[in-house]
Amino acid sequence: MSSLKEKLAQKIEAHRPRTTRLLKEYGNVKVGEVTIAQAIGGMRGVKALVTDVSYLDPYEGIRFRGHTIPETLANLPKPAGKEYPYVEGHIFLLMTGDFPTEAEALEVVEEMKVRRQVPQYVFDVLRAMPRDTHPMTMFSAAVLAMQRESKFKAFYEKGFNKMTAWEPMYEDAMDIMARLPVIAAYIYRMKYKGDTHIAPHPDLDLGGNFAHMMGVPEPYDDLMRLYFILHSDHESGNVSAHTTHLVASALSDAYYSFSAALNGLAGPLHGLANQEVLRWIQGVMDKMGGDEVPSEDEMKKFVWDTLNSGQVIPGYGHAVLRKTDPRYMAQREFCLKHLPDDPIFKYVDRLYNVVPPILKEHGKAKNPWPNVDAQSGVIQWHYGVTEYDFYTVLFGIGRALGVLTNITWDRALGYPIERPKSLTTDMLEEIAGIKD
Ligand code: HAX
Repeated sequence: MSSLKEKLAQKIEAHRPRTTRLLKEYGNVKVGEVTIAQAIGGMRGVKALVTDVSYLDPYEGIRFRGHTIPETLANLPKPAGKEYPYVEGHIFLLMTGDFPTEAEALEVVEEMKVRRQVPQYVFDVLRAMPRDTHPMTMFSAAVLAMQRESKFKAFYEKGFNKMTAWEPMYEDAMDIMARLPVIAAYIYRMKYKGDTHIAPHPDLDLGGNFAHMMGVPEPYDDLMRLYFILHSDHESGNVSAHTTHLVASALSDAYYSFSAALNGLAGPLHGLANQEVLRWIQGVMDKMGGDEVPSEDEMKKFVWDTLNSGQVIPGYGHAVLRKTDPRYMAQREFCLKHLPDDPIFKYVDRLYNVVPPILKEHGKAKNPWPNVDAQSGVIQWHYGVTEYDFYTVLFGIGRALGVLTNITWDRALGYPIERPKSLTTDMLEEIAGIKD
């Protein structure tokens, strides 16, 4: 057994009595109440999910296993000469709650190399799809096509055992995480690079190998290490995380669950926002005439025009956050260091000054500050990945790390099938005391 799996097994053993005790002895203690606004309004703020993988504080932002983004980046082992840590080390942290030693991180690096073999029929499925299919559709279809590989499915068919069900779930989770970068790079090069492909490099870690297969030179490898870590998790109520958890709660395997999550991530209010940000900024650039960064007044007018036409400003606002997303700040730091003179970065920077006061004046968005998607596409564009409908696929590779860890733990702690209760409008009117 690998050090990661062994440590995970120990952590699970230690954790199980905590969940059992809460359920058995304190199951009736209330954690909150639900209002009519929450029932109609997307369950915002309803505390009805449990995860220890990450926690999102509205004012502080995400903590992975209790650690802020700067703490996470500082404490994870890094490849020699690189600025950002091994993604594989982050997987170790998310799974176990402990920072790995360098040797432990390197063990996961080697393990992922073995797991990253994608069956040929997955490429055949992709090749059979019309070339103008959206890359997220291809990505989700590839994950679903691989479902026949599921070790959890085989385990279930042999006879389900609640105590050991996390093991095949873990195996599937790790296989999927290892294969996603290979599938994504294949989709990218098939669609946009003349169907020419670059084989995985045996010496490279997940981030480095992804950059290699994409055909993008340094420091794109470091950027993608940062990117995948930043996008890995945002607690468990967001659409992609919740979908993974919900589908897995029916004892569907990780392939079914994560393919469904990708379909949610593909929505413009969720992961597709990074594509929309670029599309929108380029609309601004076209209107303003090329690379010249417009004045604040010109920019303000464009923002107001967007709002007045009934559209949202992509990359701004958040369902939980109430300040600038620290994931935006981490990427901004990268931009300030590596691409301070990039014309689109200058646009993004100007928008950072212009949009929040306008959203405040507009008075609708509860959070006028930028989220992760406001910055991420710009960096991709800078390094030549200009096909912005591909950006959500990148988000999907990162998001897999957290949500697949989450469902491994769901199985370990024996979480049941999810089944909230619904009410009718008549019932709500009765509760509100306005029913005739
Ligand atoms: N521009 C204009 N209006 C906005 C807005 C924005 N960026 N953000 C919120 N609003 C509006 C909402 O549309 C809503 O209007 P209505 O009352 O007319 O429906 C109102 O403000 C209240 O919304 P909210 O409570 O502040 O925000 P929600 O929790 O409902 O939605 C969203 C959160 C992220 C979906 C929202 O802020 C949004 O649409 N932002 C733009 C799209 C975006 O950037 N999405 C990516 C978010 C990060 C992410 O999940 N990435 O995957």
